[in-house]
Amino acid sequence: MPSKKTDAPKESQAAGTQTPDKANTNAKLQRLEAVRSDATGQALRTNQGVRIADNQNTLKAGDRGPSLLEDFIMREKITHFDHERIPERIVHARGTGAHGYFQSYGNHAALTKAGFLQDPEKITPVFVRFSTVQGPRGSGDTVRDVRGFAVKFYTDEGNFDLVGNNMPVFFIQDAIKFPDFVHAVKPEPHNEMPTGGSAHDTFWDFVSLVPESAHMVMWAMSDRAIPRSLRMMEGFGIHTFRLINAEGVASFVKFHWKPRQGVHSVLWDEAQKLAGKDTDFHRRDLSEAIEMGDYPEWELGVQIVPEADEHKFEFDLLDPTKIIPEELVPVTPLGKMVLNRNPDNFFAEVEQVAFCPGHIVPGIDFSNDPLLQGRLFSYTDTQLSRLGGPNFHEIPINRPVAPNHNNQRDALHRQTIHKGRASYEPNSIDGGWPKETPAAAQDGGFESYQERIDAVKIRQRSESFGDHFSQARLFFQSMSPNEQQHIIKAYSFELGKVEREHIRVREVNEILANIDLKLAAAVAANLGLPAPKAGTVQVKGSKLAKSPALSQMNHPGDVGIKGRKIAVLVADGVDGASVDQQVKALEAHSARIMVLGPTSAPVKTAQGKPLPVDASMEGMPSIMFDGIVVPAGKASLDALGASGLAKHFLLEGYKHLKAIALAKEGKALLDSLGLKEDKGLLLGDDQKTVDAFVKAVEGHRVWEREAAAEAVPA
Ligand code: HDE
Repeated sequence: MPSKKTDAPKESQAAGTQTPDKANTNAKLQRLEAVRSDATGQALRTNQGVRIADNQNTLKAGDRGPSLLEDFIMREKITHFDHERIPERIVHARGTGAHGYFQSYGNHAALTKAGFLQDPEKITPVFVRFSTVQGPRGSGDTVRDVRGFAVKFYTDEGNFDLVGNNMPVFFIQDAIKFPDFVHAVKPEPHNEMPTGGSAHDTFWDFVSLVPESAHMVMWAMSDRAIPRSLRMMEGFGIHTFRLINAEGVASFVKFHWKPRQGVHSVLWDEAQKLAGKDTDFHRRDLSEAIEMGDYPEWELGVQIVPEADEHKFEFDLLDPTKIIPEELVPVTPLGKMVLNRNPDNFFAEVEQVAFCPGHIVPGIDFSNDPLLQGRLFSYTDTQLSRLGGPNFHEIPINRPVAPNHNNQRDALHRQTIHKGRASYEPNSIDGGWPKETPAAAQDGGFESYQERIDAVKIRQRSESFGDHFSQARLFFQSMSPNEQQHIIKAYSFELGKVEREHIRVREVNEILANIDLKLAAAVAANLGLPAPKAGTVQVKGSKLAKSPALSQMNHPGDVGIKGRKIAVLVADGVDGASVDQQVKALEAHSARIMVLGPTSAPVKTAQGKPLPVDASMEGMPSIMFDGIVVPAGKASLDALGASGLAKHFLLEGYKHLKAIALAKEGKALLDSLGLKEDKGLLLGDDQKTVDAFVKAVEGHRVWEREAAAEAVPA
């Protein structure tokens, strides 16, 4: 039980842990902002503050002579440059970030004493970093991979990091296997290939030998691994955590982020092309959306399991390869997160931010999930070599807004100048400060949840972690037919890249056959292998036949086509009035519209006026859009019909199941492409066509078209 002492130090009360208003919160934020530097109107100086007169020429012995060692200006500049790089993250190296805020929907005191979840008026600043896992810093954004979803809450009671992913499970159950897993998925050691992907022998060798990875690999082969946008991903804390209220009552929870933008993906063909045509597709999308004021928003929710119900599930709550199906325990919304500011400097903010699942605040605690327990060690440890020592918490992006006085001293890159003589506790020289805050005091100090453990010290996996296939099966069987086909194709693609036949055979016979025989047969057929007749183990199966929450189709979002990108294709002779009408109609829905021409030069309308274009069809190919509009104007339509670029744009958009609306007189163009009208391929100039187009974009893809689109070349 928590201690009953209430003699909290005055200092902690002064720290602003009492309910702050927005002004108070803003004042704290300014402490972080003080380090932002703006050189506007400032003289160029050395790091020592000396004004520089010439930044163009090294000091030399004569204007054609050798350079002089005494040139401290040149040496300082080059030395700094030589050391600009720091080691990239060993995993999650490729990422991007944004600032924003979190706001609780209400007072969740019954669940947790964490202050940021108690007051709907309180604005808690956050910094989020999204990432891929496998590739290096310069790799493509749209590779098939898990996405990191790491959130740092700068709460009044200290930083809370929710370091999650966009998939709710993980590949392994015990942290000691992490280096093995990462070595297997990373590029192969002899040739450092492939960059950013898992379609290679070592990955499939490992996962086919490690059945506990089956569920997560299923997620990685699903559309979740190729998101349309970082704004359109769910986020998950994965592990079971605990929330604890002021009375010391704990509940197990799983954290969820639900995007208001819906959960959407690109198609595999698009993902591959985007990785080449726009390596920065996801970071650009996020930063542009924020720049334009289209702030992405997520709801933070928790699945709550009372301590007493810990053992009532057909899986172990501590097993990170399992979800709690939302149909069994619904997600209770706690608050919302809005991302509304881009970083000013990528390195200082996105690169230097250091997350750690061990950064928690009073009211939140861990479970004994062995993967989580290992992570609690790893994240601080890795920063020592990545950020150069134990003072990384002093880097501005990592500083808490709460005060952080203690007796830790010195080490590389120390920035705080500590006053006082006593850097130990207890002391009588500095009045005994800084002092502990008893847990039971108001704004009490952190106290770990007092869990009773009566156990044998042992290296052993719990039997309750033994079922590796039931939830993988539940996942596959909960998918829509389109999603199931994508999964079959993803396994076939990836295993098709595996050179060693015995690895392919093992994955099909010993993993896929235990998940779903139809899945195994379809993949086997694509690999030219015999279909397995039965699995190799007895699979218990899940009591739920399906979990609809697992299918992306059931997460359309509630923002309509706001922020969706629409291309308007024009050429000389386009009907200016038709362009205006289409653009206005779509702008009314807050879509992001770009007018594209054959080149970046303006086109001439049928009315003889110049019409500026935003980009060329080559510079902004169809894969960068969610929908395509072709306005009226016979000459323009004829020109588009004669242009390989425009025809490819339309065919590719069709193939990728995008909504396409052509003016009525575009029928000849459609016929020449051999395409037929469907639910999302529309001909017409009236409001009805616009409405149908908007609806089709809202549906994200014209799924009914997928079989017909197979015949169109990629
Ligand atoms: Fe991480 N992970 N991880 N991980 N992880 C890192 O920490 C690690 C795991 C996740 O944007 C590293 O600062 C171990 C699960 C994210 O900066 C490192 C284990 C989940 C990020 C590390 C795991 C994650 C990381 C590399 C198995 C989802 C990016 C750089 C026990 C819940 C954070 C760094 C950012 C980064 C270790 C498993 C998510 C090496 C040992 C499970 C989102 O410390």
